Amino acid sequence: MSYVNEVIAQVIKENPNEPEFHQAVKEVLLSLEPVVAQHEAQFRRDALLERLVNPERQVKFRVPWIDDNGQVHVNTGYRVQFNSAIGPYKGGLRLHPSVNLGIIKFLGFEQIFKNSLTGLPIGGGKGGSDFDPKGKSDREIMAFCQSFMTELSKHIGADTDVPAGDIGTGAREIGYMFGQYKRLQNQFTGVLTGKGLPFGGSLARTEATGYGLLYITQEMLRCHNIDIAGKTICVSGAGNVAIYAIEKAQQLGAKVVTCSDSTGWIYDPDGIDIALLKEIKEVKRARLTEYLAGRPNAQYNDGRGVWSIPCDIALPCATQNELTLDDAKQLVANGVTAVSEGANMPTTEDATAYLQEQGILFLPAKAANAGGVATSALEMSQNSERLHWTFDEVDAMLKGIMVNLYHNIDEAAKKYNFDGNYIVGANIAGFEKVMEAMMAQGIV
Ligand code: NDP
Ligand code: 2IT
Repeated sequence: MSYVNEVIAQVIKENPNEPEFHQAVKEVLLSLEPVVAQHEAQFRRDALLERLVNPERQVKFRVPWIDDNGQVHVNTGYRVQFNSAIGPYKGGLRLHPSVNLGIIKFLGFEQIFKNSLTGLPIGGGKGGSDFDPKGKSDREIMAFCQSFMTELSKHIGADTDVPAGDIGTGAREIGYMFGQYKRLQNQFTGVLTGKGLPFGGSLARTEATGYGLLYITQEMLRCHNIDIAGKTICVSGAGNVAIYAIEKAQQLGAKVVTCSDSTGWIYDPDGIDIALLKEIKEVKRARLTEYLAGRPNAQYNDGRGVWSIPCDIALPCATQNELTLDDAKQLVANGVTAVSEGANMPTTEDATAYLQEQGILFLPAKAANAGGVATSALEMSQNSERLHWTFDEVDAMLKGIMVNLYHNIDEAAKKYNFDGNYIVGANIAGFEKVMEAMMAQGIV
């Protein structure tokens, strides 16, 4: 058995019941084969891959909080500090009932390589809780966030580990967590990113993941002589990433015809009304059924289905494994040209393989959605120098980072004779820097 396959087998054996973590590890390690082949003896002696797949530290804790009726609830909190070879741990906090250790580990593992690809000095981490923010009052959200941060604050710091948003964690939650951290530590530091603008947040961080997704997709298409203007795009999700992906796609002259949430999906042949979508999701925190008012040609359907709508470009921006093999077949049958992952690991293993076999341009999440964490790193820089940059300055840096990132993964793929395979390119380019840093730092 090859070294890579030995390590994969070991991960599966030692981490049972964590299928998403297995999936992420397999996808990365298998594509590293050509690099591993060049250094196999040294990697084996130094157990480099074994260290790579084992988090440096994992924290799991009780989060008790009181609801508006005086009832106490207990959730589980997690922070997985996966790899700090190239910088402080960095990654979001997911609040969703589906959260468990395996989900946080898959996200933390992906984050190592994504963060490396940004070119900025940030290590990989992820956290969250099985808390469900849906339907909770602001006071209940605050109670949860304060309790969560009371324990988390012992493990993070501006130069140690800097959490941020993810599913279910936006500006409101980051604000409550920041307030509690400051109160406990008596320190005003850049310990979280995605903060509100009056207390150290960066302009363009809210938009960054969605905008970055479009910047890198546009660059990939441009390099294949395809103009994004005039193209039809299907987006899934209706949260932070989806909203700003739709906004930027429209600014670039494309037409986005779908979006979705966990209860249903919208098809709007006239193009999604972004102001209406923001009002429903960012202001009212309501369901997509409300979209129908005032949109005569729009349709709402319960369940899932955005990938059944014909499009040139598909942007999955909701959650993991939301684009299946059947969806991929439907997209290809409808003539899709490109798939770029806004969410983390949204495409199943078999769907990814199928899209690649069919010659579809495919940008994997760790490259495509890296604009969010890259801009978080820019927020950290601004906090360190106690200055604010303008929206245009941050946005221009984000664009530069995403364009560079595309060329780095494209070159890495070519170097190992996988021309056009951006999965291999992203995994190798992300790994190389982390590997060099790990080797230079000795056995730690
Ligand atoms: P949000 O919570 O803002 O939005 C998530 C969206 O996806 C909502 O519309 C939600 O619907 C839907 N969704 C979530 N879980 C499910 C599910 N199990 N089934 C169906 N729909 C679901 O999160 P973000 O937009 O921040 O995150 C979306 C994805 O992007 C995630 O994979 C995240 O890890 C990734 N990402 C986020 C970054 C960021 O900066 N925020 C950066 C890089 C990646 P509903 O509201 O009904 O639950
Ligand atoms: O998946 C991700 O990259 C994020 N949720 C953003 C992490 C961050 O630190 O901004």
